[in-house]
Amino acid sequence: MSNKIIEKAPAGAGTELDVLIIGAGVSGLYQLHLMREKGLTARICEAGSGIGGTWFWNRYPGARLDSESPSYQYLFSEELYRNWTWSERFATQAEVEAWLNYVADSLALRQDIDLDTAVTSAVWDESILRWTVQTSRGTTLRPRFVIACCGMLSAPLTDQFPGQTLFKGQIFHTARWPATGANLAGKRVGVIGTGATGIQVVQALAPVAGELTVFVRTPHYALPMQNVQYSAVEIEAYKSNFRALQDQLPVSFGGFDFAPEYAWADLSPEKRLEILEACYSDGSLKFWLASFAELFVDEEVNAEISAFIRAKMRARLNDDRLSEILVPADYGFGTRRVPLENGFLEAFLQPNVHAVPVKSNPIAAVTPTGLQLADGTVHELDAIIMATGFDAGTGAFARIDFRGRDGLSLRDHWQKGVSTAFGLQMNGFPNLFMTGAPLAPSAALCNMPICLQFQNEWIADCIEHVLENGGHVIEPTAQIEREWVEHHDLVAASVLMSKTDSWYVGSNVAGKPRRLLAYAGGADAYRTRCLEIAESGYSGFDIH
Ligand code: NA7
Repeated sequence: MSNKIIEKAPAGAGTELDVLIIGAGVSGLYQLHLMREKGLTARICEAGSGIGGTWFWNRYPGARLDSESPSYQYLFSEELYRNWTWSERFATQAEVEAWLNYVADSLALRQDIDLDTAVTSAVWDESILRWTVQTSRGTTLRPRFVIACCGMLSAPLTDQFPGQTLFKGQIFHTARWPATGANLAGKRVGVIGTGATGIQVVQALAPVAGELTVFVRTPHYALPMQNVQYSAVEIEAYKSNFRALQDQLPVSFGGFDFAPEYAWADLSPEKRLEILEACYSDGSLKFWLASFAELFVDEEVNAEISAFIRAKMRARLNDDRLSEILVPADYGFGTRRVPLENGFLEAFLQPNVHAVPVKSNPIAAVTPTGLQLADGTVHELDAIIMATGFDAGTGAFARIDFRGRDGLSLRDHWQKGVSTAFGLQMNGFPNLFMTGAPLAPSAALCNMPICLQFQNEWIADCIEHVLENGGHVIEPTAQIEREWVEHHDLVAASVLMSKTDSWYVGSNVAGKPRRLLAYAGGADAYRTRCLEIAESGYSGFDIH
């Protein structure tokens, strides 16, 4: 694309910026690279004081990947892939953050990234066909396009309990962990939450804290992670596999390098068990995502697989009281995010680690010295760690005051029902693109970098198409958005995940309208549909 395309654009008020990207995480970094390749002027505004998005913010003890490092990757450059070396199968947060900094340096991205700069509002200005964007630094930008790469799980649920500000000890949300770390050695530490995050925190702090009290509302199914430090031979082996990953991951169901090989119905009970054991031993998300696809849709199959995992958990705990608190009883395996863990259950066998059930006796308040439950019991604590999760999917976008055509507010729009066209755009919000947004494959239903790369490439090609054809504005029609939502809902209705309460359906946030946030029809089907649209000249999208 040549720069003459840019000249066709209506004059912006005081800026030459074509594209503003929000967020310098896995998605935003790649989008900046793509925009440059298209010859467009682009900048990133990043709220954090460092690069990495999720991997900058989530620096709590024990944070690490659940995807395997060699496949949690950009696949557009073999050189970029080969010149970074992963030390272990499931990398730590620090290593992933270092990798993203390596990517930013290798692609010379830093000069176009404004750190410590949160976008606070973005208002569409129909008179100049640009967005007016305000930042936390008091600056105003007027880009033609906004690409919001804010993250699927980046709006933390921080203010959850009365009295939080009165607590005299240290209180942290896991996604706002202090850059300087926290010295919790020997202290009385309380952890609220046992999702993927809480599990990692507990297993990391059990050997460190004086007393570790874990407040458990809904237990998760625990799948043991088999992590290994890579040898030189293993490093060369995974690097040599680049071309295969490049070919296979983007067209796979979930962006992982495994897929179910057998159908449950075709096998004998013995053979099913053999496969379950083999997948369990693999120590990865394979058990969830690639043992038997039926576990996502068939209640009977799901019940049998749930029973398999429960039995493993009970055997590890060998303690009826702990099993009662820590083994899920009222929802099926894989209908919530399945975390990998490494000694999480065994941590509770240590004398300094305590499990406190808070479903029927919920946390009522934070007192100056601890946590108080509804029945009046007080747990005295020096530090409270809130592993309470996120306003997933919508949260990071809705925390920015987006105003589309005729002042349409994104917050109001989504309060009525979460809706997007392919998770990429929305009717009423011209020239606003999103990645990792609702109704696209994401978070464990897709290995995020793989889906994000596809979305970013689609967006970059789309903007190029608009400009090369003399257009200024692109926006999906209300009809194509409605059709996508209907299709999404149809698929969602067939998966058990949509019937279980969790962040996947927005039920962890009071008042949030319920809808499965991630598209469950497969990243491959999603990709095919999006490419069809591009090949048709973006039918269903209004370009003018
Ligand atoms: P999750 O999976 O949403 O987990 C949050 C946890 O916090 C979960 O156990 C919640 O219990 C618990 N929670 C939240 N509020 C409360 C209150 N008020 N009282 C007690 N317990 C509470 O967030 P994560 O950060 O672990 O993981 C999010 C995703 O990030 C993860 O799935 C990965 O994809 C990466 P609940 O289940 O609601 O009963």
